[in-house]
Amino acid sequence: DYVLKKSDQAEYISRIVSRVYKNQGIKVLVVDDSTSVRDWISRILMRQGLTVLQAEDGRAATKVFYKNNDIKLVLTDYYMPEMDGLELTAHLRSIRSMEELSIVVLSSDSKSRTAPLFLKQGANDFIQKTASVEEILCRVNSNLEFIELIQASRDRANKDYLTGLWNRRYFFEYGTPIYEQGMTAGNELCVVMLDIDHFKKINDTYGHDAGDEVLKDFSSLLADYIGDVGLVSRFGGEEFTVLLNGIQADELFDFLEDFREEVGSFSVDFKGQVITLTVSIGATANMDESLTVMVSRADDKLYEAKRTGRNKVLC
Ligand code: GH3
Ligand code: MG
Ligand code: MG
Ligand code: MG
Repeated sequence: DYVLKKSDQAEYISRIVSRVYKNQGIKVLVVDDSTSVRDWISRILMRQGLTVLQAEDGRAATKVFYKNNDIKLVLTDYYMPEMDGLELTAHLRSIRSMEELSIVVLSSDSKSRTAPLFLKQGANDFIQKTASVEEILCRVNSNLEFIELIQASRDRANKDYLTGLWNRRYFFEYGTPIYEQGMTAGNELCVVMLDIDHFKKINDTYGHDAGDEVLKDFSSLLADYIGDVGLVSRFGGEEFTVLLNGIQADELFDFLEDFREEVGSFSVDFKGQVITLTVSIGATANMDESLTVMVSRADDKLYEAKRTGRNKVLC
Protein backbone atom coordinates (compact mmCIF):
# COMPACT_ATOMS: atom_id res chain seq x y z
CA ASP A 1 0.00 0.00 0.00
CA TYR A 2 1.06 3.54 -0.68
CA VAL A 3 1.73 5.39 2.55
CA LEU A 4 2.02 9.17 2.83
CA LYS A 5 5.48 10.45 3.78
CA LYS A 6 5.69 12.20 7.17
CA SER A 7 5.97 15.66 5.55
CA ASP A 8 3.04 14.96 3.21
CA GLN A 9 1.05 13.62 6.12
CA ALA A 10 1.49 16.87 8.02
CA GLU A 11 0.28 18.83 5.02
CA TYR A 12 -2.67 16.49 4.57
CA ILE A 13 -3.68 16.91 8.20
CA SER A 14 -3.40 20.67 8.04
CA ARG A 15 -5.57 20.63 4.92
CA ILE A 16 -8.22 18.61 6.75
CA VAL A 17 -8.09 20.91 9.76
CA SER A 18 -8.51 23.99 7.60
CA ARG A 19 -11.37 22.31 5.73
CA VAL A 20 -13.17 21.55 9.00
CA TYR A 21 -12.66 25.17 9.95
CA LYS A 22 -14.05 26.43 6.63
CA ASN A 23 -17.01 24.06 6.87
CA GLN A 24 -18.35 25.87 9.97
CA GLY A 25 -21.76 27.25 9.11
CA ILE A 26 -21.98 25.54 5.70
CA LYS A 27 -25.33 23.79 5.28
CA VAL A 28 -25.66 20.42 3.57
CA LEU A 29 -28.81 18.39 3.04
CA VAL A 30 -28.75 14.61 3.38
CA VAL A 31 -31.59 12.84 1.55
CA ASP A 32 -32.23 9.12 2.10
CA ASP A 33 -35.29 7.03 2.92
CA SER A 34 -33.32 4.93 5.37
CA THR A 35 -33.09 6.56 8.78
CA SER A 36 -29.97 4.62 9.69
CA VAL A 37 -28.10 5.63 6.48
CA ARG A 38 -29.20 9.23 6.98
CA ASP A 39 -28.01 9.29 10.58
CA TRP A 40 -24.73 7.59 9.76
CA ILE A 41 -23.89 10.06 6.96
CA SER A 42 -25.08 13.02 9.00
CA ARG A 43 -22.76 12.04 11.82
CA ILE A 44 -19.68 11.84 9.63
CA LEU A 45 -20.52 15.15 7.94
CA MET A 46 -21.10 16.89 11.26
CA ARG A 47 -17.68 15.69 12.38
CA GLN A 48 -16.37 17.67 9.38
CA GLY A 49 -17.82 20.82 10.89
CA LEU A 50 -20.82 20.95 8.53
CA THR A 51 -24.37 21.86 9.52
CA VAL A 52 -26.53 18.93 8.40
CA LEU A 53 -30.21 18.97 7.47
CA GLN A 54 -32.13 15.80 6.62
CA ALA A 55 -35.02 14.68 4.42
CA GLU A 56 -36.55 11.23 3.87
CA ASP A 57 -37.21 11.61 0.13
CA GLY A 58 -37.09 14.06 -2.79
CA ARG A 59 -40.42 15.68 -2.00
CA ALA A 60 -39.42 16.37 1.62
CA ALA A 61 -36.01 17.54 0.38
CA THR A 62 -37.49 20.24 -1.86
CA LYS A 63 -39.49 21.53 1.12
CA VAL A 64 -36.37 21.76 3.29
CA PHE A 65 -34.57 23.38 0.37
CA TYR A 66 -37.14 26.15 -0.04
CA LYS A 67 -36.90 27.01 3.65
CA ASN A 68 -33.07 27.07 3.55
CA ASN A 69 -31.89 28.88 0.46
CA ASP A 70 -28.29 28.80 1.68
CA ILE A 71 -27.78 25.04 1.34
CA LYS A 72 -24.49 24.49 -0.49
CA LEU A 73 -24.53 20.76 -1.07
CA VAL A 74 -27.16 18.04 -1.35
CA LEU A 75 -26.10 14.44 -0.79
CA THR A 76 -28.88 12.25 -2.11
CA ASP A 77 -29.85 8.61 -2.42
CA TYR A 78 -31.31 7.28 -5.73
CA TYR A 79 -34.30 5.06 -4.88
CA MET A 80 -36.81 6.69 -2.54
CA PRO A 81 -40.62 6.84 -2.35
CA GLU A 82 -42.48 9.95 -3.57
CA MET A 83 -39.66 11.67 -5.49
CA ASP A 84 -36.47 9.75 -6.27
CA GLY A 85 -32.92 11.12 -6.40
CA LEU A 86 -32.88 11.54 -10.16
CA GLU A 87 -36.02 13.65 -10.20
CA LEU A 88 -34.71 15.63 -7.22
CA THR A 89 -31.40 16.26 -9.02
CA ALA A 90 -33.17 17.51 -12.16
CA HIS A 91 -35.47 19.72 -10.12
CA LEU A 92 -32.74 21.27 -7.95
CA ARG A 93 -30.50 21.85 -10.95
CA SER A 94 -33.30 23.69 -12.73
CA ILE A 95 -33.48 26.21 -9.89
CA ARG A 96 -29.81 26.34 -8.76
CA SER A 97 -26.73 26.50 -10.95
CA MET A 98 -23.49 24.59 -10.36
CA GLU A 99 -22.02 27.85 -9.08
CA GLU A 100 -24.41 27.86 -6.16
CA LEU A 101 -25.24 24.27 -5.33
CA SER A 102 -23.39 20.99 -5.52
CA ILE A 103 -25.38 17.78 -5.91
CA VAL A 104 -23.68 14.53 -4.93
CA VAL A 105 -25.39 11.17 -5.34
CA LEU A 106 -24.72 8.28 -2.99
CA SER A 107 -26.28 5.08 -4.29
CA SER A 108 -25.95 1.33 -4.09
CA ASP A 109 -26.96 1.10 -7.75
CA SER A 110 -23.82 -0.08 -9.53
CA LYS A 111 -25.16 -0.36 -13.08
CA SER A 112 -22.79 1.35 -15.48
CA ARG A 113 -25.53 3.54 -16.94
CA THR A 114 -26.63 5.01 -13.60
CA ALA A 115 -23.80 7.43 -12.86
CA PRO A 116 -23.89 9.12 -16.31
CA LEU A 117 -27.68 9.37 -16.00
CA PHE A 118 -27.24 11.52 -12.88
CA LEU A 119 -24.30 13.49 -14.24
CA LYS A 120 -26.33 14.40 -17.33
CA GLN A 121 -29.11 15.74 -15.09
CA GLY A 122 -26.60 18.05 -13.46
CA ALA A 123 -25.22 16.05 -10.54
CA ASN A 124 -21.62 16.96 -9.68
CA ASP A 125 -20.58 13.55 -8.48
CA PHE A 126 -21.75 9.97 -8.05
CA ILE A 127 -20.49 7.76 -5.21
CA GLN A 128 -21.16 4.10 -4.56
CA LYS A 129 -22.55 3.29 -1.11
CA THR A 130 -19.73 0.77 -0.79
CA ALA A 131 -17.20 3.63 -0.86
CA SER A 132 -15.10 4.25 2.24
CA VAL A 133 -15.97 7.05 4.65
CA GLU A 134 -12.72 8.66 3.62
CA GLU A 135 -13.72 8.68 -0.06
CA ILE A 136 -17.14 10.14 0.71
CA LEU A 137 -15.58 12.91 2.78
CA CYS A 138 -12.93 13.69 0.17
CA ARG A 139 -15.57 14.00 -2.53
CA VAL A 140 -17.95 16.09 -0.42
CA ASN A 141 -15.12 18.44 0.52
CA SER A 142 -13.79 18.77 -3.01
CA ASN A 143 -17.26 19.57 -4.30
CA LEU A 144 -17.61 22.27 -1.66
CA GLU A 145 -14.20 23.62 -2.65
CA PHE A 146 -15.35 23.78 -6.27
CA ILE A 147 -18.20 26.14 -5.32
CA GLU A 148 -15.86 28.25 -3.21
CA LEU A 149 -13.39 28.61 -6.07
CA ILE A 150 -16.14 29.82 -8.38
CA GLN A 151 -17.37 32.24 -5.73
CA ALA A 152 -13.86 33.56 -5.18
CA SER A 153 -13.22 34.13 -8.87
CA ARG A 154 -16.62 35.81 -9.20
CA ASP A 155 -15.76 38.12 -6.32
CA ARG A 156 -12.47 38.95 -7.95
CA ALA A 157 -14.33 39.97 -11.11
CA ASN A 158 -17.21 41.82 -9.45
CA LYS A 159 -15.78 43.35 -6.31
CA ASP A 160 -13.44 46.23 -5.75
CA TYR A 161 -10.25 44.89 -4.22
CA LEU A 162 -9.57 47.73 -1.77
CA THR A 163 -13.02 48.26 -0.28
CA GLY A 164 -14.80 44.96 -0.94
CA LEU A 165 -17.72 46.86 -2.47
CA TRP A 166 -19.19 45.87 -5.84
CA ASN A 167 -17.36 47.47 -8.75
CA ARG A 168 -18.79 49.70 -11.44
CA ARG A 169 -19.22 46.90 -13.99
CA TYR A 170 -21.20 44.80 -11.54
CA PHE A 171 -23.28 47.80 -10.54
CA PHE A 172 -24.66 47.96 -14.06
CA GLU A 173 -24.74 44.21 -14.65
CA TYR A 174 -26.71 43.49 -11.48
CA GLY A 175 -28.45 46.85 -11.18
CA THR A 176 -29.96 46.99 -14.67
CA PRO A 177 -32.35 44.03 -14.24
CA ILE A 178 -33.34 45.31 -10.76
CA TYR A 179 -34.00 48.68 -12.34
CA GLU A 180 -36.04 47.21 -15.18
CA GLN A 181 -38.10 44.99 -12.88
CA GLY A 182 -38.65 47.97 -10.60
CA MET A 183 -39.88 50.06 -13.53
CA THR A 184 -42.40 47.37 -14.51
CA ALA A 185 -43.55 46.75 -10.94
CA GLY A 186 -43.85 50.46 -10.23
CA ASN A 187 -41.33 50.41 -7.35
CA GLU A 188 -39.64 53.64 -6.41
CA LEU A 189 -35.95 53.37 -7.15
CA CYS A 190 -33.40 56.08 -6.48
CA VAL A 191 -29.84 56.52 -7.66
CA VAL A 192 -27.25 58.20 -5.47
CA MET A 193 -23.73 59.42 -6.28
CA LEU A 194 -21.34 60.25 -3.46
CA ASP A 195 -17.89 61.80 -3.65
CA ILE A 196 -15.54 62.46 -0.74
CA ASP A 197 -14.65 66.15 -0.50
CA HIS A 198 -11.07 67.26 -1.10
CA PHE A 199 -9.87 63.72 -0.91
CA LYS A 200 -6.67 64.66 -2.69
CA LYS A 201 -5.82 66.80 0.34
CA ILE A 202 -6.16 63.75 2.62
CA ASN A 203 -3.67 61.88 0.43
CA ASP A 204 -1.33 64.89 0.33
CA THR A 205 -1.50 65.48 4.09
CA TYR A 206 -1.45 61.95 5.50
CA GLY A 207 -0.12 59.85 2.65
CA HIS A 208 -1.61 57.38 0.18
CA ASP A 209 -1.91 54.55 2.74
CA ALA A 210 -3.97 56.78 4.99
CA GLY A 211 -6.11 57.66 1.96
CA ASP A 212 -6.69 53.95 1.37
CA GLU A 213 -7.72 53.50 4.99
CA VAL A 214 -10.20 56.37 4.67
CA LEU A 215 -11.68 54.76 1.54
CA LYS A 216 -12.07 51.44 3.34
CA ASP A 217 -13.65 52.92 6.46
CA PHE A 218 -15.92 55.20 4.45
CA SER A 219 -17.03 52.18 2.39
CA SER A 220 -17.94 50.17 5.51
CA LEU A 221 -19.84 53.12 6.92
CA LEU A 222 -21.78 53.51 3.67
CA ALA A 223 -22.46 49.79 3.25
CA ASP A 224 -23.67 49.51 6.87
CA TYR A 225 -25.87 52.54 6.49
CA ILE A 226 -27.49 51.31 3.27
CA GLY A 227 -27.86 47.72 4.48
CA ASP A 228 -30.55 45.84 2.59
CA VAL A 229 -32.15 48.83 0.93
CA GLY A 230 -29.65 49.19 -1.89
CA LEU A 231 -26.78 48.07 -4.05
CA VAL A 232 -23.58 49.91 -3.08
CA SER A 233 -20.65 50.19 -5.45
CA ARG A 234 -17.32 51.94 -5.72
CA PHE A 235 -17.67 53.75 -9.01
CA GLY A 236 -14.01 54.69 -9.12
CA GLY A 237 -11.45 56.62 -7.03
CA GLU A 238 -13.35 58.26 -4.16
CA GLU A 239 -16.71 58.08 -5.89
CA PHE A 240 -19.53 55.73 -4.91
CA THR A 241 -22.90 54.89 -6.41
CA VAL A 242 -25.97 53.41 -4.75
CA LEU A 243 -29.11 52.02 -6.33
CA LEU A 244 -31.75 52.36 -3.62
CA ASN A 245 -34.66 49.95 -3.65
CA GLY A 246 -36.89 50.61 -0.69
CA ILE A 247 -36.57 54.33 0.02
CA GLN A 248 -39.50 56.49 -1.10
CA ALA A 249 -38.83 59.66 -3.08
CA ASP A 250 -40.18 61.87 -0.28
CA GLU A 251 -37.84 60.35 2.31
CA LEU A 252 -34.76 60.37 0.07
CA PHE A 253 -33.36 63.71 1.14
CA ASP A 254 -33.64 63.02 4.89
CA PHE A 255 -32.19 59.55 4.44
CA LEU A 256 -29.11 60.94 2.69
CA GLU A 257 -28.82 64.00 4.89
CA ASP A 258 -28.57 61.73 7.95
CA PHE A 259 -25.74 59.86 6.28
CA ARG A 260 -23.96 63.09 5.34
CA GLU A 261 -24.10 64.15 9.00
CA GLU A 262 -22.86 60.75 10.12
CA VAL A 263 -19.83 61.11 7.82
CA GLY A 264 -19.19 64.59 9.21
CA SER A 265 -18.97 63.29 12.77
CA PHE A 266 -16.96 60.22 11.78
CA SER A 267 -13.20 60.01 11.99
CA VAL A 268 -10.57 57.58 10.82
CA ASP A 269 -7.71 56.67 13.10
CA PHE A 270 -4.61 56.03 11.03
CA LYS A 271 -1.47 55.25 13.04
CA GLY A 272 -2.52 57.63 15.78
CA GLN A 273 -3.57 60.40 13.42
CA VAL A 274 -7.23 61.37 13.47
CA ILE A 275 -8.57 62.10 9.99
CA THR A 276 -11.98 63.71 9.48
CA LEU A 277 -13.87 64.02 6.21
CA THR A 278 -17.01 65.30 4.52
CA VAL A 279 -18.97 64.01 1.55
CA SER A 280 -21.03 65.57 -1.24
CA ILE A 281 -24.09 63.70 -2.43
CA GLY A 282 -26.26 63.95 -5.54
CA ALA A 283 -29.39 61.86 -6.01
CA THR A 284 -32.46 61.39 -8.13
CA ALA A 285 -35.76 59.55 -7.68
CA ASN A 286 -37.06 60.54 -11.06
CA MET A 287 -37.29 57.25 -12.93
CA ASP A 288 -38.36 57.33 -16.48
CA GLU A 289 -35.32 56.26 -18.42
CA SER A 290 -32.48 53.80 -18.09
CA LEU A 291 -30.23 53.24 -15.10
CA THR A 292 -27.43 54.95 -17.05
CA VAL A 293 -29.54 58.10 -17.42
CA MET A 294 -30.40 58.02 -13.69
CA VAL A 295 -26.70 57.78 -12.84
CA SER A 296 -25.81 60.75 -14.99
CA ARG A 297 -28.65 62.77 -13.45
CA ALA A 298 -27.42 61.97 -9.96
CA ASP A 299 -23.93 62.92 -11.14
CA ASP A 300 -25.21 66.32 -12.33
CA LYS A 301 -26.65 66.91 -8.85
CA LEU A 302 -23.37 65.86 -7.28
CA TYR A 303 -21.48 68.29 -9.50
CA GLU A 304 -23.85 71.06 -8.43
CA ALA A 305 -23.31 70.14 -4.76
CA LYS A 306 -19.54 70.40 -5.30
CA ARG A 307 -19.82 73.69 -7.17
CA THR A 308 -22.01 75.28 -4.50
CA GLY A 309 -19.81 74.54 -1.51
CA ARG A 310 -19.53 70.75 -0.92
CA ASN A 311 -20.61 68.78 2.20
CA LYS A 312 -24.25 68.82 1.08
CA VAL A 313 -27.02 66.69 -0.37
CA LEU A 314 -28.88 67.70 -3.54
CA CYS A 315 -31.80 65.71 -4.95
P1 GH3 B 1 -13.47 67.19 -4.79
O1 GH3 B 1 -13.95 67.69 -3.47
O2 GH3 B 1 -13.70 68.16 -5.88
O3 GH3 B 1 -14.05 65.85 -5.12
O4 GH3 B 1 -11.89 67.04 -4.68
P2 GH3 B 1 -11.05 65.71 -4.55
O5 GH3 B 1 -9.68 66.05 -4.12
O6 GH3 B 1 -11.79 64.75 -3.70
O7 GH3 B 1 -11.13 65.13 -6.02
P3 GH3 B 1 -10.02 64.87 -7.11
O8 GH3 B 1 -10.78 64.20 -8.22
O9 GH3 B 1 -9.27 66.10 -7.44
O10 GH3 B 1 -9.02 63.86 -6.46
C1 GH3 B 1 -9.34 62.55 -6.16
C2 GH3 B 1 -8.11 61.88 -5.64
O11 GH3 B 1 -8.40 60.55 -5.24
C3 GH3 B 1 -7.02 61.76 -6.68
C4 GH3 B 1 -6.54 60.34 -6.57
O12 GH3 B 1 -5.14 60.27 -6.44
C5 GH3 B 1 -7.19 59.83 -5.33
N1 GH3 B 1 -7.46 58.41 -5.39
C6 GH3 B 1 -8.18 57.73 -6.32
N2 GH3 B 1 -8.20 56.41 -6.03
C7 GH3 B 1 -7.49 56.24 -4.90
C8 GH3 B 1 -7.15 55.10 -4.10
O13 GH3 B 1 -7.52 53.95 -4.37
N3 GH3 B 1 -6.40 55.32 -2.99
C9 GH3 B 1 -5.97 56.57 -2.63
N4 GH3 B 1 -5.25 56.70 -1.53
N5 GH3 B 1 -6.25 57.65 -3.38
C10 GH3 B 1 -7.01 57.51 -4.49
MG1 MG C 1 -33.21 4.26 -0.90
MG1 MG D 1 -13.66 64.03 -4.32
MG1 MG E 1 -14.08 62.43 -7.65
